[in-house]
Amino acid sequence: MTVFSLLLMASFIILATESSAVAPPKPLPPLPSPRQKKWQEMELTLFVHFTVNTFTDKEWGDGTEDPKIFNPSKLDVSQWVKAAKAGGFKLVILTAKHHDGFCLWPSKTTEHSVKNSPWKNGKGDLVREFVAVCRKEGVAVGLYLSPWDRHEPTYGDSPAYNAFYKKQLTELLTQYGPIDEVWFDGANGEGPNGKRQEYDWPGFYDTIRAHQPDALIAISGPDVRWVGNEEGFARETEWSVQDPHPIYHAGTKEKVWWPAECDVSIRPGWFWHPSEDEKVRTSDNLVDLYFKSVGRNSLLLLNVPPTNEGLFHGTDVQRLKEFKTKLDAIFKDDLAKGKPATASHTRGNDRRFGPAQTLDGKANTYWTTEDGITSAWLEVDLGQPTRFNVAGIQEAIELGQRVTAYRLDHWDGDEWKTFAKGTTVGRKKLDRFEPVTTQRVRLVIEDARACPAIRSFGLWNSEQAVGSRQ
Ligand code: FUL
Repeated sequence: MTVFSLLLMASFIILATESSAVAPPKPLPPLPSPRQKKWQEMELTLFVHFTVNTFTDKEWGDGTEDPKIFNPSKLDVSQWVKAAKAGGFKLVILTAKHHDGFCLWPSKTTEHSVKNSPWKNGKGDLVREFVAVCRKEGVAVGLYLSPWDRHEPTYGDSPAYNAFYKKQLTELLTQYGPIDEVWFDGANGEGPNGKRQEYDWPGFYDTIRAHQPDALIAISGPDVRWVGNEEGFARETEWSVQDPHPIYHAGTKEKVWWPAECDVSIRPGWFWHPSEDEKVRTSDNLVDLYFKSVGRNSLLLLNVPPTNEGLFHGTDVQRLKEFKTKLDAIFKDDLAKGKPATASHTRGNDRRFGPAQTLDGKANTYWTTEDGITSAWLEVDLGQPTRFNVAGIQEAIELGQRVTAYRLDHWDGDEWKTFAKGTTVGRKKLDRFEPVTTQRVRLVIEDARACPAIRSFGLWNSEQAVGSRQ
């Protein structure tokens, strides 16, 4: 045999092996869009409710407020955004206009705005300052533009108001560079003429997609779903796979990817009220919300309202910082990371899809099985008896949300004992339980819509990190 024919044979073998290499599982629709995927990775987002209500001590203005009352003496957007960052928040959403209709930017559509306020002698543009600071600090930008407008006289006169509203949207989406999210509140009160406004949702969405195709449309929109309460928690079973909404997904018959967002305020109200300065959520409470939102396949949208000086209150700033410190302490040491793992099934016995892929800390690797396998287990050997009370599972959601039932077992020396059970997993599922001490742990997938694809599995001990829950 010549060297040439040997080389030929070798390259044939290499080619043959590569072409028979195991293919990854086919994605199971519906799937996240790139903008949804990016957003889900953020986990923590912050709301800023600020307008004339901040000066009238109200939650909902009626639109008759004099713009002259808007006069924050020490307004400093970088103080807000730095506090958000210190809390681990990756996106900040500002109420550019709340239900009272007062615009925080000098809109050409109305006189009811900062341009007629004493703030910066009517020359200020809070949206511009906000966007500039977010960009400088590297956080994503969201804008809330209330469809319900209690000031605008055309409200209730549907076509006229829809045209007005689209002009406002266009101003916000064309004058300030990239906007990452538009947040549409569902409130739809009566107009001054007693008529009910019919919102032109498809027209609003077209306006957004035309000017900012990468922006998420949240709540009354197709990209992000309201979880259904304003208390900051999701359900134990929270699917990103949903039936299409008749209005927000008009024309779609198939299931849609519509992940949940949990909005909640750090104080009882959405706006600042001096009487609530002593009622700021504790950092332990915020940590609890993190587990009940991010840990249940959702995002947390936490509102922090500036005071009438235009600054976050010191207590709120402190709580955000403590929240991050506690989260970091809980999730500092993943006790399962890099530990040896085995599994009941591995797709094509290929290490690229093996159980070790869930413990490697990488976002783009996962453990999976052959098609058609919908129950399987993965076992981690912790090397020695190890104590933990938190477990975290993530699916490779780019392949769809698959798991419908799972449990966590530990080996007690004689048998497997279950210490946690769950249903859906999705982007992240966190379980808290009484501390378990063991060397061997199993993640048992009991059922799934298709073969499971598990991106990560982690174990932590939070006992030193968090005080008593409040
Ligand atoms: C609600 C509004 O009515 C509240 O004022 C607040 O903006 C909250 C986030 O959404 O529907």
